[in-house]
Amino acid sequence: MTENPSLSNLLREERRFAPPADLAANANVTAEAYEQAKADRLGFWAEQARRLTWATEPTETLDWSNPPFAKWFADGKLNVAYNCVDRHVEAGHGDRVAIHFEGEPGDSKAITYAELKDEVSRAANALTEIGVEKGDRVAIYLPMIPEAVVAMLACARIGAAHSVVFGGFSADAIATRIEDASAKLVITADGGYRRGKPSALKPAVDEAVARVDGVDKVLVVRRTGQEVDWTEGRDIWWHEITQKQPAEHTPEAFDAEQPLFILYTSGTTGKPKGILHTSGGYLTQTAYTHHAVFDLKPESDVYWCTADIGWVTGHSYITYGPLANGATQVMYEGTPDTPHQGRFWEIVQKYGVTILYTAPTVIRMFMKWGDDIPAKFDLSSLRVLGSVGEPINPEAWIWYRKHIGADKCPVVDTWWQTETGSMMISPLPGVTEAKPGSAQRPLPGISATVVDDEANEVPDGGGGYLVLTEPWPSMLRTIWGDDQRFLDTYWSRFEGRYFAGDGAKKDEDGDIWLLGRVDDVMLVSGHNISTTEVESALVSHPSVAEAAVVGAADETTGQAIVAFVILRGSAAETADLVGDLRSHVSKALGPIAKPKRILPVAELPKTRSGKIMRRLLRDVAENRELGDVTTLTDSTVMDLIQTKLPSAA
Ligand code: 6R9
Repeated sequence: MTENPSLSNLLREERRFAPPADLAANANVTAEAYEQAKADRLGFWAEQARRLTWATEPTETLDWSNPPFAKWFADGKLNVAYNCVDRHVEAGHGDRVAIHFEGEPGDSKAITYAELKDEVSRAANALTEIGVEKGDRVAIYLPMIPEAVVAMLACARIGAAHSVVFGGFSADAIATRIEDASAKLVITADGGYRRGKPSALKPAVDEAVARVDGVDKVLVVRRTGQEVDWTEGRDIWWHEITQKQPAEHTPEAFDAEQPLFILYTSGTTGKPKGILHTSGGYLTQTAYTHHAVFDLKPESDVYWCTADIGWVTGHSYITYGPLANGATQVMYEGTPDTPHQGRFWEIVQKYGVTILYTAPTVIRMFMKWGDDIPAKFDLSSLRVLGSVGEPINPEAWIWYRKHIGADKCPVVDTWWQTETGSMMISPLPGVTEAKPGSAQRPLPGISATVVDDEANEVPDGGGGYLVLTEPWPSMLRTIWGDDQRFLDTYWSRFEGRYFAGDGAKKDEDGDIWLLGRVDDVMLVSGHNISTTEVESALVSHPSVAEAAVVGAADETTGQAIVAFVILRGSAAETADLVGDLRSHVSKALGPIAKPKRILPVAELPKTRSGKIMRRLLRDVAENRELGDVTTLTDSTVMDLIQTKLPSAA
């Protein structure tokens, strides 16, 4: 990073939204929780741990004797799958729907908690028959189908750690992940439905498994019925092996620190990091945050998180948090525009979804498609809207609230990471006066702040780096097989504090605004300028649906701002418009933030979780060969963007 810590503090957002009175009056969590957690942080988490059913209650909350290697609830024992399934059946909720599955071709199925318990038990028995044992690793490469959740919970039930790989990653990515975790089993499917057609999954697994040692068996779910190559003695149909198992399985209680899963994050350089999460602390915080931030009422709410199971959001807020809380949720297999651009809203209407959790990239896509599309559906069941994955531009926040939330639903912008395991900074829907574009305050029991280059906490109004100052229950325990990298990556930049890698600022009220990854911050004529703020200024122009901004090397200013913009449906691409956008940014943020070049494009390069890959855009802007594109959803996007360049200087 640079000498100048003052990540700009340019954008002013004055709009405020109070929580709806009825929600506030019946909220799961009130302002008192902040006080309580502040007075006794560990006592607060010990109390939250009682949301779970323990085989042996923990007496110790946090062991921080060897920082930053934390142990939470270390002398407690529990079974995570029992907590997510069996206990709800035992409590008399067996008939409650756990998952309303909606397949992309229009097939649908409701799975009750009682049925889920049977499925998970059969799968656990099947894994045991295959020879999977406590402490083993299992790779999962599946589409968004209920078997993905069942497979994860079956692993948890027998104490094996899963490593879910995004369906759609290449054979290469699967092989690296299998190898790094020494997985001995892979669970996959013949294929899944995407954009109206079956899309094969098994060939990538076949190729990956041929390249690595140690995978004895491949379990194959039949989803599409398409042809698959079959390796006798290795490949097993999921339905054949699970259907012959008894639906009874006694869950064993494991230590709270039993590994639950490894999930790989790409990072900007080097090989992917295997983020390790364990059981008791992880489940405590996912369950608590899901209860608090979404105000979940399990008897009446219908919750829908649109994330993929291969992203941490799918782990924590499809599988573990909601199921630990006994929620009824929707799970959707496909893309938002198949077979039409109103598919999401049709699903909200069909199931009466009350809580929706999605990503800014999805919201901006709907903005681009037009307000008239959601307007055709009855969205009146919605009461809380969530956002995750990137900073949400104030205009996208306002659009979400207005066009999806009938101008009454609170929007909760939740900041967290694969590494944090659960939400860390977010408004509470019944408490917080919301500010569009800000994640606002650390949740009760969480300690976060913003520091400058010298690790000094910045005053209100200042900017710098987001750090977490106290351990939290769902924190990563290490990077799988590489403690040193864990220390170097997260704990060495600021002594005793976790460095998240994000820039942030505090406003006059002390509320936190996220400014994007520090690797993406631009340095223009000696000023640090955040990509997020310039992008938000661009998106606030009526002609812009989406924007990605990068700093490209420049002889006079060090770096110059280059903006890639997707225009809204009707906006024509003219020289006038580009000039207009440049002065719009200048007016919003000051002349220093005025982009040198603005390139209208049709698409932006994104990861599967919807994050813009600015690194690739920087390569384009600096006329370099493109770096690694393997985690892109669609690598042809980059060809399209590169053809734009010559005309756009
Ligand atoms: C959950 C998840 C983590 C990074 C994180 C930050 C960005 C996520 C955000 C946000 C601003 C939010 N991020 N949520 N930035 N506001 N509400 O996304 O995990 O895929 O590991 O990404 O995503 O940059 O550091 P992961």
